Amino acid sequence: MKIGIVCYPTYGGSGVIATELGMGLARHGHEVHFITYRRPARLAAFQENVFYHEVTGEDYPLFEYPPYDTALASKMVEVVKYENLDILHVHYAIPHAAVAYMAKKILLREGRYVPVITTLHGTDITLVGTNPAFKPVVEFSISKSDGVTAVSDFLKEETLRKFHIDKDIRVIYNFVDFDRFRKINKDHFKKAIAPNGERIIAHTSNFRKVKRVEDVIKVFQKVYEKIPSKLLLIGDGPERRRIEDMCRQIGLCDEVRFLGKQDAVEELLAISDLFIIPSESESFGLAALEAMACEVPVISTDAGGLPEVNIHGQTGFLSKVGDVESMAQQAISILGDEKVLQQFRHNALEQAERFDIRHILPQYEAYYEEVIEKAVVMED
Ligand code: GMT
Repeated sequence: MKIGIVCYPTYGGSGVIATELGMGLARHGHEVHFITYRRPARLAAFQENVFYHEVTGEDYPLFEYPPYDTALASKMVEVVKYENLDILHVHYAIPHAAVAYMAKKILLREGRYVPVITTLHGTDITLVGTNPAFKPVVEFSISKSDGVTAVSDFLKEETLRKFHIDKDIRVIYNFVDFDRFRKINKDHFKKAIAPNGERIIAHTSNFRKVKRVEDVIKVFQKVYEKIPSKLLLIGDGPERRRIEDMCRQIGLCDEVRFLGKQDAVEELLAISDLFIIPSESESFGLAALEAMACEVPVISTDAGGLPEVNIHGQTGFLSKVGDVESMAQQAISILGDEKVLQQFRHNALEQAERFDIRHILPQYEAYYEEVIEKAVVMED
């Protein structure tokens, strides 16, 4: 198949899934065309069957807000037409589903029909999508997609609850590539970070409010009182400065390492003993899955789709949002006993294997075929 993938090229979960999916499809022999405003973060090296089309706009003094949607729609039309794509797969509804609808209509005028699949990732539904500034367009464009997927059962239900959508939504979970995310020996690295054998706790996110990074610090503070440990904070975003201030105020600077955006997250996970993800809302929790693939148990909230990934009492623990006391006790119960930690590590890996890219990617391929076969030429 010839597949167009539209996504955000950033380190965010939707961009990561879109890029890994595209690269996986290319390895399966499909021709994959990424259409984005920047080369996706995880699309580092040259790969056969992978093409990248950069969306470039035009700066004009009249534009206070450069019309990205228009530039993207035009690029979609161009790539579908000249690369002869069979399907367009857009990730994150805003604005991609609406822009794809526009591109589809333009192509239709020229007698060319291209089916569109929209994958809903999370905040496009739970947070941003329901904002009245976007909702009518989000609702309309999801309904007009030929196929819609959601990354968890929770997100599917949430979409149907919040929007009026008379379309079947297929759940296709997030996935992980075990060729990359697995426990590898990085002892020299571990020694550098925890020279006295301290436990290593990790958190990865885009440091947005919804991630509640302050709870990571609060939990760590309580764990640190009982168990010698270090905290690795991976990623960057609007909350980082506030969190750095918080660490300074409570005097934990020597124990907390702010690592910023990292390309080789798997190397950091490989030396970690525990992962914390105290999000207020999380449609799936790809970061938790990647940690589990590296045999790292997870302390999370029970928000959104997290219970579909992290199994309470087996792969880690789930707590109510903001319940840092319980998260800290659970963390201590795992980190304080080597045998318990090993059991949780084993369970985490076993659960992560359910989401192996080798099981999930064929689900997308089958869905593409189904949608292409069923696509009805849109008249309205
Ligand atoms: O908002 C974010 O954290 C980024 C967002 C994205 O779309 O880039 O992540 C969402 O998509 C991931 C991949 O499908 C999911 O694993 C994350 O749970 C989800 N984030 C939230 O729902 C907050």
